[in-house]
Amino acid sequence: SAVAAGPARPPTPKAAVKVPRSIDEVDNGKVLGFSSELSEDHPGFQDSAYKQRRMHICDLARAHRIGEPIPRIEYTADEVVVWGTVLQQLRDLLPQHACKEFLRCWQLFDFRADEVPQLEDLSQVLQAHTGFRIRPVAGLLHPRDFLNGLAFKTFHSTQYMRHVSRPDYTPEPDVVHEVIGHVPMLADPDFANLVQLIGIASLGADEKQIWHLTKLYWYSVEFGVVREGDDIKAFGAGILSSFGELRHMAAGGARLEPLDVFQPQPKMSYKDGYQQQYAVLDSFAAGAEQLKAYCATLHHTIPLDVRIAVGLQ
Ligand code: HBI
Ligand code: FE
Repeated sequence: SAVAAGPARPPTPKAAVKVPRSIDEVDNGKVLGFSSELSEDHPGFQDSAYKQRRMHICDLARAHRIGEPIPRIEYTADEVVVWGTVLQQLRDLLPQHACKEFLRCWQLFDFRADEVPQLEDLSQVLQAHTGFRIRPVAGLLHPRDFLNGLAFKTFHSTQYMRHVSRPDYTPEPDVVHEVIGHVPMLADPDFANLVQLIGIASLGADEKQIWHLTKLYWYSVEFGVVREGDDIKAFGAGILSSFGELRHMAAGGARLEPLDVFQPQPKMSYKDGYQQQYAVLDSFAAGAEQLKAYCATLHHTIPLDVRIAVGLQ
């Protein structure tokens, strides 16, 4: 069905939709995922030192204000090992299976296995290439706020590390997923433009439209693939940042469907293992054209000053 149930489903609609006029008006406090307590399905559920550490990093994110540098985290030896393990595994697969834009941007960052990158440094690189910036956040943000942030070229990123027992798995976004999956792609101008368009479409959108955009985001930014000649290459962060998902894609484990932004999107799930379907783009520019056409059907609710602020004609 068009409106499937899922963990990130927005709560009950409110009467008036507030359109933020700048990134300062986008609330980064409404986190839907895990908060101070983790549930049983989180690998860190029984590890009180982990929970404390995660909460400490979340508290720093909550205290961050736009315009201040993002606090640097001194990652522990365990955390560095987790980062390094994932990075080394992915290095064997990415050259063959990541799209050319990802591989080009990857070189800008020069990640090392013995050092977890700092969000502030990454944000600086992104700003220089596409104008995107990073804002720290304490977990899975409310979809409206997350998407609204993209309109203002702001990517909300977690900063805590997944649990050391499961380097290959996290039930929530973590710094490995953000930094390997999302950050390099946001340095590509065509991709950054596509992402911003999803964000712009979310400004003033009603709950139903937000949910549709959440799925469009899921099937492109998280689990999109792109044609390169006869090959299919990954650009979605959920594929790029997961060894298992990359191998699943490489083995042809999922159906490929062209992205059609006007159609209801399939049910999405965070928990059913590997994806059964990936959306295919011919290019990011082609995807952006579709999104512009979709935006044109929604724009009437965006005040003129906001339209100007986000660069909408
Ligand atoms: N919050 N921190 C964070 N990271 C995401 O990738 C994210 C989010 N909130 C919502 C979300 N993604 C999606 O469900 C869409 O609403 C975009
Ligand atoms: Fe993600």
